[in-house]
Amino acid sequence: MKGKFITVEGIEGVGKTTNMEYLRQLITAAGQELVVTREPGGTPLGEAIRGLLLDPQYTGMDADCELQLMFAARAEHLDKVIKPAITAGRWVLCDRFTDATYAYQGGGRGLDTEHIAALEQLVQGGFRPDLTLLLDVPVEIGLARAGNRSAPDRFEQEKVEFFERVRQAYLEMARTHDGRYRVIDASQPLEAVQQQLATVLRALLTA
Ligand code: T5A
Repeated sequence: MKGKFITVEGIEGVGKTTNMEYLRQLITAAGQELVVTREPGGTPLGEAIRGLLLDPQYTGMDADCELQLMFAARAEHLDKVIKPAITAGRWVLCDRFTDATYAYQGGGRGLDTEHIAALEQLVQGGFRPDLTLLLDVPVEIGLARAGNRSAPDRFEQEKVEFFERVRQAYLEMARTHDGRYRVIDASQPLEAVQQQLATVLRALLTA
């Protein structure tokens, strides 16, 4: 039997990284073999591309260049990690995937979603996540949480309005793809966020 592909999405600082470990424990405790990975990245080549994408040295990178680097890393990730795992019956938990491209390069940068859809079709064909967990918080909360850490990367240097557009693009996708999306109120204390995640995951694990 094929494994399930679960993606975790949201703006900066919503708690994706914090909750990946909790999700990993839930899934493995249910007896599923799991691969935990992230985008951009997840392979040696993908991580090298991630380095380019996040490096503040490349502030002002052309938006089409940024878009194509995201999909270049994704092609490698699908080929080397995600698809082999799913075919072998493992579950894959991925910190961001193509919905981040629609949100950041589409919503944030204003690139045409038809161009993104064309690259999605080229790189993925009909391959899509089984479940997308959208951790949602107001932008000021996410940025305040993210800002408590190290120096900002190339995306974290963007203005509040950029992240407002990204958040709205995510919420719009959650409305239009409500079959695979679950919106989690991530502004709550961590324990309450994890209760919401457990409810959604248990439904998938027992389906
Ligand atoms: N990108 C990516 C694109 O533009 N297009 C694409 O196609 C893809 C795939 C990747 C960047 O690339 C862009 C988007 C991103 O800008 P990233 O590292 O994956 O970067 O993403 P970030 O959002 O930058 O990751 P962050 O680490 O900033 O955010 P997280 O992982 O959501 O937040 P986390 O878990 O580190 O938590 C932040 C802080 O909040 C606290 C944590 O302890 C931590 O200190 N926290 C809470 N505090 C209170 N209550 C809660 N419920 C909390 N949950 C967490």
